[in-house]
Amino acid sequence: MVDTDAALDRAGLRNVHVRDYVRHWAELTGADRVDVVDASDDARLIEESLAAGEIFPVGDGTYYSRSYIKDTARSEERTIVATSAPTDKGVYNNWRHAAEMHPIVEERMRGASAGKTMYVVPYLMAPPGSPLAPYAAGVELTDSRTVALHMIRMARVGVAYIDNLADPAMFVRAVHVTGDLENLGQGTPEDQRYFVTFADERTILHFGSSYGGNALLGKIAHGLRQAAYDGWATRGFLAEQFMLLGITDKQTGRKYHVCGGFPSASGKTNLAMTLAPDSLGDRYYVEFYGDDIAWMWVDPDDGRIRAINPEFGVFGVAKDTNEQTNPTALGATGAGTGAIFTNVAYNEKSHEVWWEGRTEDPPVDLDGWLDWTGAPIADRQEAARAQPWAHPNSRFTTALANVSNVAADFDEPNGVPIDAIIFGGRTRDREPLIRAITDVAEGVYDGLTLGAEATAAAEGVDGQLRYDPMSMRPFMSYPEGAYAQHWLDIIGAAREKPLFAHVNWFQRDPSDGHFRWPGYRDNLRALLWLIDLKNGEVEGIASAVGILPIKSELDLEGLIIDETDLDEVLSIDVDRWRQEMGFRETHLAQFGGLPEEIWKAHRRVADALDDDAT
Ligand code: GTP
Ligand code: SPV
Ligand code: MN
Repeated sequence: MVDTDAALDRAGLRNVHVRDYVRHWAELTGADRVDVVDASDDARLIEESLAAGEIFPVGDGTYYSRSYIKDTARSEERTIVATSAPTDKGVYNNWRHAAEMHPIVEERMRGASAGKTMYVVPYLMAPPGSPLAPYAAGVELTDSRTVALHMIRMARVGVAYIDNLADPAMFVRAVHVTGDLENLGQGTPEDQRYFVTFADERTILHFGSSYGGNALLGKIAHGLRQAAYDGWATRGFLAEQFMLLGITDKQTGRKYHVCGGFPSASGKTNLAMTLAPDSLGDRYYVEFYGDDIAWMWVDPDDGRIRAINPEFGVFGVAKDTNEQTNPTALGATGAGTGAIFTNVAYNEKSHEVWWEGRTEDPPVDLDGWLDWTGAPIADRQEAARAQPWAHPNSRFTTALANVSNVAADFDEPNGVPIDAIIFGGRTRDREPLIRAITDVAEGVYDGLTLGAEATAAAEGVDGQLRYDPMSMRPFMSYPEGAYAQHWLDIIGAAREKPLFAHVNWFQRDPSDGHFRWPGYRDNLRALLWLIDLKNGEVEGIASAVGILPIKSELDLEGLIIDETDLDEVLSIDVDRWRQEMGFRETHLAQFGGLPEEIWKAHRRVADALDDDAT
């Protein structure tokens, strides 16, 4: 039997609650060895993984990994929130009773790590010393070395984070067991995978994957599902799938902070890493705080909404990342950064990586190139030539410190004050470039009715139009009505309310499908208008769905756009919006206990559209 105590002693891990937990799961999963991981173990784990053929070298000091072909994205169907309170059941959280789920998952985990090492990864999902740090401590147990390497990049990892807890028993117990990936029936009626957050027990049990949000438990399962539940249960904070950025106006010396939710693979990472367009670069500077998660609370001293990014790294979409769209991401994954690329194409001879959109055309010389499944590109039959080289949800993983525009105060324990909250997504029609919302209930209503095209970040939903409240649909852990009320309570308690806005970089011309707005760096122009509006420097024009920019109020210097496209993204199609209100009514009606303020906001917008003569 594995000598867990000796391994814990060697690592100096003294917290008895953690020790009991590790011992229990080492026994249950039948792991052969226990390895307690600290961030300083990275070089050793990289060497071991290279030697074992689990990862491959890319250039100098970056790496490549491949996940099993049926394990390339989050599975929403197999993800469950389990508690002991049936009243926790919502529309999107796939609620099940905890008593039912424990035996089901544990039976699958029993003995499933035999022959493997169990890595003990103590972590903190917050800047140390943050008022929310008590909710941020966790210990992931994983039987995948690759997952341990990703956790070191994505979270603050080390025994020190859990050995001096104010309440030594208060840490999230997060167990990850990979399982026999080739025999789990992924996507069939016999699917064996279970990704369960036991939210009222602060325990996470994930079985049957080694990819992304299914396996890096600090990130999605703890950072979003568990934290959202904790924030609601304590009435203390919000945990959202939000990016967080700062914009400094060098002319006035003022700095603004904007956070907001776009569904998975819809532009959060890109926006937070944005460089100002060349023509505006002398005046504005964008700083990166976070690209996927923000925790928000009301500061008891100044009454403002403050936010932290609980993460320590970026797990970003590779597709279309290039020198023009996101040079920051390329820099953050360059030589010596320790970045890990997953499921992109790999050249086993030159040790290069490539993905769709990295360059306009794929490399001409096919020698050594393998697609994301490991198959040589040169061997492809004619019919397979058009297949992508990289998986559409292929990603890069790199620490925040590698991001060139990371804010100097990104790990400030008390976070940053929020000026504006934005929602957006891939919406091919209806949604203009930006519409600002000053009323809190209307802002919350807007978030709840965020409708967008789903992406390859989740299995089997790519391209589907669906509502994704606040971009939290896959991460919702408690009922939507209570969620809306919690939002109204937290934002309502702020003395200085953030401005809300809805943005859309993805409107298309139906005749040929081109994006009407150039996107990427130019997106900053919309945010600058929002800040001007907040400062009373522009007025915009009122519409039924919010305040729209007048063309002359936008800084358009250096923008290359067709005039018709610009006019389209700055106007609204009232008929299309009236139709939308019917869909929204059906969407909202699913949610039990939705606050009356939200229904009132809905009716105000509907009435304003009915009155609109344009
Ligand atoms: P998750 O990590 O899955 O939560 O996603 P994310 O919201 O951080 O998405 P990310 O920023 O990584 O963007 C995903 C995809 O959207 C990439 O392929 C980008 O190239 C593309 N994208 C981002 N911004 C824009 C934009 O302004 N216009 C267009 N057309 N595409 C964009
Ligand atoms: C998402 O899917 O929204 C992600 C990536 O941010 S994952 O960690 O796989 O959930
Ligand atoms: Mn995400």
